[in-house]
Amino acid sequence: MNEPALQTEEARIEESVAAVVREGLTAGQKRLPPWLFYDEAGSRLFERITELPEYYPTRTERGILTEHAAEIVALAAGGRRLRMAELGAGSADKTRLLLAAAIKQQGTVLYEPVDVSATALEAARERIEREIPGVRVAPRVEDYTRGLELEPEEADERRLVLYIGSSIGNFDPQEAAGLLVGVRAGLKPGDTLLLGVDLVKDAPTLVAAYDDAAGVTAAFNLNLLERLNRELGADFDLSAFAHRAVWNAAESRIEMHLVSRRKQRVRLKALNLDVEFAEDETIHTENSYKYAPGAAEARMTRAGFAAVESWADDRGWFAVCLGRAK
Ligand code: AVI
Repeated sequence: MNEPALQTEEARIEESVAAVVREGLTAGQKRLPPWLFYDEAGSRLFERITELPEYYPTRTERGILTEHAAEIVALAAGGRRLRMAELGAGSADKTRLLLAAAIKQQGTVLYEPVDVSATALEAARERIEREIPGVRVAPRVEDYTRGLELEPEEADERRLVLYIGSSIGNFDPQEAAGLLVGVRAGLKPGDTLLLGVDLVKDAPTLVAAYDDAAGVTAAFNLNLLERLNRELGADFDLSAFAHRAVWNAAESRIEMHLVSRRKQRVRLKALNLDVEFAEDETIHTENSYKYAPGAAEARMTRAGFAAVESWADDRGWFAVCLGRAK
């Protein structure tokens, strides 16, 4: 990306950080949106999370895709040539399994990662073109949560959109429904969506996945405050906040919070804002929704997809669902 484009992207991010932080930290239940996790340090910590023994989603989904990639790609193509879009700038080894299956099926494949960050897309393009011969990458800078707009495909082609990694789990039910409707609107009848969802399971397993023994998820959560210190001139004392992960069964979600260990006041210089915390008051930083069996398929159906097939692991911990645009 050229310098001015990079500067525009940075300015845009700075502005939205300031706006969401002001709004979230002056609300009754203080909150910060989970997209704030992913600065450079946060993205590195997330990579480490995906390798933790307690964090089963990544390796479970990878297992499902390892076993079924060829079948998924064949079903999605339905005898035509397939191109593959992905919401988010590539989920590395899992995307690779599907791209490799498409190359095996048809020789080459066009891969269209969609992300708000041109920087993340450029990195994905460089990595994938270098590592997987036969893939041509056509990145698209776009906020897919507001709808999906892709290059029209050729008449004899079909598009498979990947939304894997349980990313949909970080949206509440209404947002998730809206997101799927927006994705459907960007597709032609016959195109497909592959959705990866984490399934409801026993609470101790769920909580451990978001509160690991090595403290990597705690560091990931606390890194948010580090980011606000750096980017908004805030003076959060990280040792005065604790990581908390709770299973909210009524809402079917894991919630992550940052808990104030004492009564305190924090100054955010760039916002000219002072925020008071009572002892034990929390900032709600993330929801990670867990789906009941069949719930993802029902949500896809309501958004205008016909359920084609779903695959789960033996324990029924994670599901990957293929739906065809009607
Ligand atoms: C990115 N997302 C699907 C992860 C999840 O499991 O909800 C983010 C995460 N938060 C804590 N650990 C992982």
